[in-house]
Amino acid sequence: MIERELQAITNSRYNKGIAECNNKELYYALLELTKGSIQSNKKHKNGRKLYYISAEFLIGKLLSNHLINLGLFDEVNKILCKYQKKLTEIEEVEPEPSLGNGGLGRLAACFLDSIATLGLNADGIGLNYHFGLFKQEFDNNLQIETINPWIQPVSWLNKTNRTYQVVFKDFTATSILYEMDVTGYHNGSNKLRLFDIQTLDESIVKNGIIFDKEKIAKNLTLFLYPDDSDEQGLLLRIYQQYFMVSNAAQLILDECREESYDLRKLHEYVVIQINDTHPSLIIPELIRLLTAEGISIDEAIGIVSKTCAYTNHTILAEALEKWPLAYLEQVVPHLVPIINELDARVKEKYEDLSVAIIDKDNRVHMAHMDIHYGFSVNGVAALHTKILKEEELKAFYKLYPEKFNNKTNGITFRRWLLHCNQPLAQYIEQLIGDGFKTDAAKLEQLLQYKDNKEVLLSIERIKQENKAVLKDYLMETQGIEIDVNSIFDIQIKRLHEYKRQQMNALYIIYKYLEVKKGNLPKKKITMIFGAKAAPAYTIAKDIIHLLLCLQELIDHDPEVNPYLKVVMVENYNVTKASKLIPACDISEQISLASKEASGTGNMKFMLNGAVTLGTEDGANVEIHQLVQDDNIYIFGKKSEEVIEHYRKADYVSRVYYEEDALIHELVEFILSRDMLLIGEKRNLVRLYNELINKDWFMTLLDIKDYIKTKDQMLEDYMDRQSFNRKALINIAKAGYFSSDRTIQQYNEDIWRL
Ligand code: C3B
Repeated sequence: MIERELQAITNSRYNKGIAECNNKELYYALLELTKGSIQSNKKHKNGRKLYYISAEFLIGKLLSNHLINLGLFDEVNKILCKYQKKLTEIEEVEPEPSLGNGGLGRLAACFLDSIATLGLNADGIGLNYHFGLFKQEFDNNLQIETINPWIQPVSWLNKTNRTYQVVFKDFTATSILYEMDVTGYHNGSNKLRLFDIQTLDESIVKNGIIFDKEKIAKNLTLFLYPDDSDEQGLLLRIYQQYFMVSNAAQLILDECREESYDLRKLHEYVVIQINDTHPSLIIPELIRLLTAEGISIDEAIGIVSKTCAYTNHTILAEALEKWPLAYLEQVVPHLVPIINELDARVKEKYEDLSVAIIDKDNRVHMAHMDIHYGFSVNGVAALHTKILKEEELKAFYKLYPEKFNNKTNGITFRRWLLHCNQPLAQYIEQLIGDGFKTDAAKLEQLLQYKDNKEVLLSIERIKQENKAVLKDYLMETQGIEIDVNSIFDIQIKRLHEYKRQQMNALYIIYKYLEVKKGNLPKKKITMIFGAKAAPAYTIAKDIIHLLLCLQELIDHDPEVNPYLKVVMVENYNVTKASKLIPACDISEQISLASKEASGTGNMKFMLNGAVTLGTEDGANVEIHQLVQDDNIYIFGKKSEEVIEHYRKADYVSRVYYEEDALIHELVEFILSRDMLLIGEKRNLVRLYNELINKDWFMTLLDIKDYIKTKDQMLEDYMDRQSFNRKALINIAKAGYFSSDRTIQQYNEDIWRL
């Protein structure tokens, strides 16, 4: 049946049969086939509707994802096999959408998958960035940014007729709506709705990612997170945010009108989830639009406050957006009176100025607006929510204890197990049946095999197969040769000082020096990194430089390279994550305690049988509780201690550097003759100084415990059976981190769809 359909498509498109088509042709044929199946699989949705608004949706390639969700994956695979074609090779043709940056965007993508799977009435709303997040290349051991074009004439995007006018102070933009289908696992579909501007001009981008930031009508949806290190960049971000939410608000109200809903009862029909503060301007925009309908400002504020809910994803001050009122005045003056009114009401009611929306420097605190004028505030892991309540947002928690709630993040097991690790998924099915595919908690049934030698050996063999697949992939894509008989230690995530890739780099230096001294590891270690640094984040780029220099140093040192290998994966993205994670032994989750709101990579690794090396931070805390001490390696200072250091401002990294001989040696190595021969002096010196004089994220505080714990882990790895047992227990306990569970909780406590 499917075969005949596919045959018909290749015939009409290319005038040939499946067997004669190349991978590219087959990709487009499958795209057409899949889109057709989604259409016939649509279900009517009713009830209250959720709009999940987010600046990012890091959705990854979609072909296999849709095939799995539609229940067509195995059949399509079989058909392709019959013609000696491979789905994995066909998938290479598909460009990965560049609509996201990191955890926030990937979470939004996992959520859309679970929302559709649970059959909830909901759409995602965002922007259709043409180049999205930059593409990373390495040149001379430095990160270079180039454009990442991903939109093709035929793709998963469907152009609609919907268009809106978005009024800015200096011009009026005309939008156009694109949509992508979001399929649920064996259950209907929803939509991801992406707004674009009609006057966009891709040709204004020159020299990598440089463009005229003032030509808003031409640049508005070019990039996700354009450089905001200057005033023009900041203004552009406000233009983008308002464009996103004004379109969203108009769309939401239109859909209510289409259903003849009474806008005065908006909250009965609609719930809006504000994903981090990027969409926060939806609050004043909705109030503005409701008052334009003749609703009083009092009533409009009341309606919106019952409709909007806010998720906080970080306590890092730099990520909590505060826009100068003067900038808002320049871009969207019509929102300013409303924001002033919202602020005045807060100031009238509460004396505590720390909860004001507009501070004494005339900056608008977006999160404060969300908390006062939304009905729910949630953190993304137990520890994170606790810190919000007790520290960062304490003053707000006192005012509105009932608004605060925790929703520990989750990941979709369709992509992060069924698709990325088919051998493991099939093996699990053999052992415990396929119930875990719809009820992830059933993975616990694996525990009965935790002392079964044969099962443990099979788990090891599957990892070994996945390592071989990764080896081929790295050879093909970067010409890098890795040893499948080494231990794979992986840290993949955005580059940020709080995530402490620099601490891992110091470990590389430590191991390098150990080998030089003749203290050889029992087994070779391959340390793999993948990370993009924000283009204007200098120190993050310096850390990438350090890692690349260490990679080169070790590659060219025959004394060390039999024992140690460093690999920096270029342009880390969802596609690469899905090849790296199934092959990993050691999952690096080493952020400074209190700083990583949750992390979701930690969950993906666990699910694929990697053992976590981590701090008591974010969701690591919950992983620890689930797998218990024996099956995780925890090190470093706890969040209470870290917070205390910040409070007292008493952490001085130089003291650690000066008083500890080992730390001194490791840090000095950054400026050693060998390193200066390979690297750029300017970058290395800057990073060296940062570590000694600032070290805001306390690398030197935890480095010794990190080294000790990691060495213990490497030692324990040698007892293969016992380490495989840890892997199995991690897989068995990962069920809690299914985003299906997370979404069920959002729905029960917040959305009530
Ligand atoms: C991230 C956080 O850094 C992660 O700890 C968290 O797991 C994810 O969000 C999802 O909740 N985050 C991000 O990627 N971008 C931000 N602006 C803020 C948080």
